[in-house]
Amino acid sequence: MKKQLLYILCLLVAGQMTVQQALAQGETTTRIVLEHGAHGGKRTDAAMQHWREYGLGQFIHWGVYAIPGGQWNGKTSTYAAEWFRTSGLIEKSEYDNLYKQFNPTDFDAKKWAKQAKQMGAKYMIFTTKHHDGFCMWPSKYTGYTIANTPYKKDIVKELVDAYTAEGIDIYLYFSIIDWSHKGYQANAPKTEADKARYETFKTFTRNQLIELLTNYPQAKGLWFDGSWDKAWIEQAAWVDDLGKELRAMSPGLIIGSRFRADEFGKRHEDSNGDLIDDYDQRFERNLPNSLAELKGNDWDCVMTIPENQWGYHRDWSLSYIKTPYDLIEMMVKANALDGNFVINFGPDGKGNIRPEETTIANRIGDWMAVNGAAVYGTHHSLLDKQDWGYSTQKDNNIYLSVFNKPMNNLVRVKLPKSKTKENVYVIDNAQLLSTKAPVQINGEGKTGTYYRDKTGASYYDLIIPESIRTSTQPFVIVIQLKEVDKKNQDDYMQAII
Ligand code: FHN
Repeated sequence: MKKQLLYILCLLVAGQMTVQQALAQGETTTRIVLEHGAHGGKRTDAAMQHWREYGLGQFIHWGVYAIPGGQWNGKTSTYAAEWFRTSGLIEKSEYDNLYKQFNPTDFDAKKWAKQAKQMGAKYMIFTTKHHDGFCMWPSKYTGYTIANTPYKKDIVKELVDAYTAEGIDIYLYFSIIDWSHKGYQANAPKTEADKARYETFKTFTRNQLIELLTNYPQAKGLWFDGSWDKAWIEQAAWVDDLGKELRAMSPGLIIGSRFRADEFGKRHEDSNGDLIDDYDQRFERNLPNSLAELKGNDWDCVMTIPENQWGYHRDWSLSYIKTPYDLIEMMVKANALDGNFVINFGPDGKGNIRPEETTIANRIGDWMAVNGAAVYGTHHSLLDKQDWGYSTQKDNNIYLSVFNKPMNNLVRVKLPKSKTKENVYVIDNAQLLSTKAPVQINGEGKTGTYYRDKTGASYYDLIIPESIRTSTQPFVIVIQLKEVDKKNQDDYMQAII
């Protein structure tokens, strides 16, 4: 036994095992002391609360990769367009000179911001620098920037100003991977020379991050990417210190779980299983299915419109293109599970958001204009997940977003069992969110409830109004519940029959 304990202790110290694994081996070990794990638990400050209420965001991937747009010399890459430098279809040296042609004369930051506003986005994440290292702002730490293109103007500034003017918060995407920097390495540096080179990269990265927060103090957060490199993971203590420095520069700054690892190389969750930094960034093109798997953490989901294209790709026939319906459903699902949903756009080399993306943004905006209350500032509701769709809640309002319209036009709603033994829940009021028209409950005034199951949950059938039966759009019914005391016979009978 002693030996086993010692062995587990050694593994923990060496970072070969997490506390959870140790527990799974029957140990009752408590937490290990981490210097660079999660700090401080879930944030409760106003900036983070504001983040939680966004509901919908916009992501924009834009850089020199928009010039080839996934195609070169008549050949098409099926891989992500923003990775085009590695596609094998272009010489790296040729790619590295493309910036000399970058001249997006159609770019109109105000137009983009207005479109995002119409879509209903409350925040925008912009790629200041993707993996190729090209900077969309005039960084003084490299020549590989927008300042040295024919366009010259500071694109990050134009966007920060335009989106801020529309009341949309800005987050700066920053790639830790930087193929343009001589000191950059993906693998952990082994030789002294490599280590020294990597130090120059660390200094460069720190300088650029400080520069970004200095130039664009309106930024509410940094959205890191590419932090999976072994070289970066090994710098846990230094990255942690850098994070603290950045947070001190910009009070309230929001940073997700893709920035740093703990001292044992654990990413996203530290070796105690706690979320590193402010929200879980693991949901890329992927949504969770239950609250349980989220462990109460804040999170966002970033989603592409085609399958796996973030930057502009000329050929959208390569994969299924998500419809406004698909994206609205994902957005509502994300919010029903307490997350934010972020839709990506990849403008072309001239600065145009492609017409297909504009149409999608407009359709989503039309839906949000009437149904946004089901998304903004809501959280998961006290209802279980049900077949017709997803439910969200704000104060006493429960929003039933119906995506699978039942053929018989009855939306059967399962209400939870009351926590008070003698009580049951009934629907006090139901109306269509879009028109405020009352929604009739089947048997209203006679029976009210369809039935109660053995757990004490009651079921109601809401009759879908005639006016929306032929609509192909998801719709929202907003309900309020009332608890009825069993002793109040009249109400109670109405509730349980
Ligand atoms: O490699 C990138 C990819 O190009 C894109 O930027 C996404 C966005 O979340 N992040 C990386 C893959 O995880």
